[in-house]
Amino acid sequence: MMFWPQDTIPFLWGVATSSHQVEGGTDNDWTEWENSGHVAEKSADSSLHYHKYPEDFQLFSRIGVNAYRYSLEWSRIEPEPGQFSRQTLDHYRAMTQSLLDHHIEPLITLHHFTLPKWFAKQGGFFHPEASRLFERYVKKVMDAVGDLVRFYVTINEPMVYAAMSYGMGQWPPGHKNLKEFWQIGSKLLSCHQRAYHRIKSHRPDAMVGIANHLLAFSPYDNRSRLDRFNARIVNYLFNERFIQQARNTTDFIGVNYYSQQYTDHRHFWTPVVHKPNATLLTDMGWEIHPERLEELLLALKHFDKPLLITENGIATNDDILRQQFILDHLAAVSRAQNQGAIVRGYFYWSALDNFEWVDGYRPRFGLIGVDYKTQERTLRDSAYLYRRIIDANQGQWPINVPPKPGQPASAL
Ligand code: IFM
Repeated sequence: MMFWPQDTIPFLWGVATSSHQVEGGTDNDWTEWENSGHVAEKSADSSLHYHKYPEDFQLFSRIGVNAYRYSLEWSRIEPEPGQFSRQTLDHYRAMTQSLLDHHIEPLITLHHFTLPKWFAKQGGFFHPEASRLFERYVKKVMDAVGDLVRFYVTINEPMVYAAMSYGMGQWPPGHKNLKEFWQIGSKLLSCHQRAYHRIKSHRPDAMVGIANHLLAFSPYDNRSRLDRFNARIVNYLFNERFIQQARNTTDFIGVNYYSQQYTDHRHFWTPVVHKPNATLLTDMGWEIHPERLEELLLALKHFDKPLLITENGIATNDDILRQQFILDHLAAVSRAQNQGAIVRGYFYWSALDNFEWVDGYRPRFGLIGVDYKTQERTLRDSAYLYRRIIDANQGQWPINVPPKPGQPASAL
């Protein structure tokens, strides 16, 4: 049964970040991973958002967003098993209150790829008591900020986490193990389920979901029946299965959408990121396909749940390209809404330039540019464009999107 608190919540026009990516390193497995030489660049202080959030929220207000998706850093909250930092919890409460003071709806992510070092050392989500330990952390979060926050994502991109950490071994703990890759999904699911019930017991009106990274899969060779078959299987395994399994414990489906990939039956598990002749690529090497977002949103209609675009964005130094990307993807959202997809919010990734995991600081995703030497922030023209779109829509849905970038407004 679909539920959305319609009377009180306008369309959520948001921006998104995650703790490690904007706060920098701390006592977590990623910092350890960086320190042991697995990545070219360390997160260090990143964009110092932990301390500079007051300045950042003023910029968010200038962009005109009415929602912010951010993650809480478990390792800061529980640096040692069972020892919770009052100071950190108070910090996140003050930050959340400050958002509300700016009339910005908080959406909290509870797990966004990083783990406290102690938990990672004990096997992470393979710990026999993982779901109890995760729930204990979630309970502390609810005690600290639950009265201020209606929207929660329990786990960010479970399938990406499974693939990068246990399938390809590029993220901590660096395992390449098909069995673990297969098993981690059910471990994450039980953590999600316990967190869901814990949040609801504190706050029955909370809206809880998962942010799913959805990839639009295409057969590498459209004439190959095997490639076409592979696209369908991989679509089910990567995009649908987890949503299906969590459907009774989700109030909305979070969609993180960036790109299309190609399935080639000769290497079943590793789709091709882009074709050699692709002309338009982001700085991540990803192809740009806004029309596929419409298709993915329509494919979720049968779940009969509200949808939130919990992430969509582009890494580029070409801000005109960013503006076109935003317009084209929002137009796809609008078309999907007009065909019955219940999209209730859109969060641009990312609010600020940030640490892009193994790719370090090179990719620039932000509506707000960051000079990492001086920590100076600059609103990009795409931020002004986003403001104009938000203003023109007044929180209504279906959304309306202007066809062209137009002239950037110089002052807000
Ligand atoms: O930066 C990441 C984020 O942490 C999860 N979703 C995809 C983004 C871009 O790669």
